[in-house]
Amino acid sequence: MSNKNNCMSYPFSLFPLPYAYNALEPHIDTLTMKIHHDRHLKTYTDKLNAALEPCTHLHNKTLEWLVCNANSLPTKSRKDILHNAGGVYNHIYYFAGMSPKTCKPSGKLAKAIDCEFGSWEKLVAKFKSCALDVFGSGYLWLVVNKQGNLRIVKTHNQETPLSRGFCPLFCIDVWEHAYYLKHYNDRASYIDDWFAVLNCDFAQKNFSLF
Ligand code: MN3
Repeated sequence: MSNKNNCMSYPFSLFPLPYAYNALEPHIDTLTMKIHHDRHLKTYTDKLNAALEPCTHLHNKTLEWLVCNANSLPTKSRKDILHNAGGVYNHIYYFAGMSPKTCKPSGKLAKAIDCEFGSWEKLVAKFKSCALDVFGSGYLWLVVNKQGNLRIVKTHNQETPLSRGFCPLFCIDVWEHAYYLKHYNDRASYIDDWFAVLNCDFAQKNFSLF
């Protein structure tokens, strides 16, 4: 992930929002951004550090390692570490995947999208319908699979696509805390607003790393 340096290993620091709280107005409102980042993400970060504190042999492990090596985590704290490391990992993709300066994908990513989905517009339509279909709390992702093909995948709660062997490009958080204050229960209008601030440069950077 391109933001690896901000959170290499224990103690993990709160991932800094790459723009001002109000930068995504009117699509994503300031209060939602403040609560989402300063409370939700901070809580995952603090709880991850608390769960790791007694596990000194894990203090040099990256976020990526922690979410991908469930079987190497101590049984007693496994659930806490996975849930909170996933919470941090997923939110970094979500926050870094939005920007006040948006553009459509170009270059290699645009080509791959046309090849897999037909066009950017068709990907948007499919992504939107899948995001509406996520039942309960979770995320919808655009990822690259091991064969190098683009795929749309759902993850539930704080599961990560990385732990399933996918390379993530971007995600939308469809937990209600991501949109309820402005969009209430209207997830469809939230998805449209999220697409209006999608950071395709970030997706392209992740695609080029694959
Ligand atoms: Mn969230």
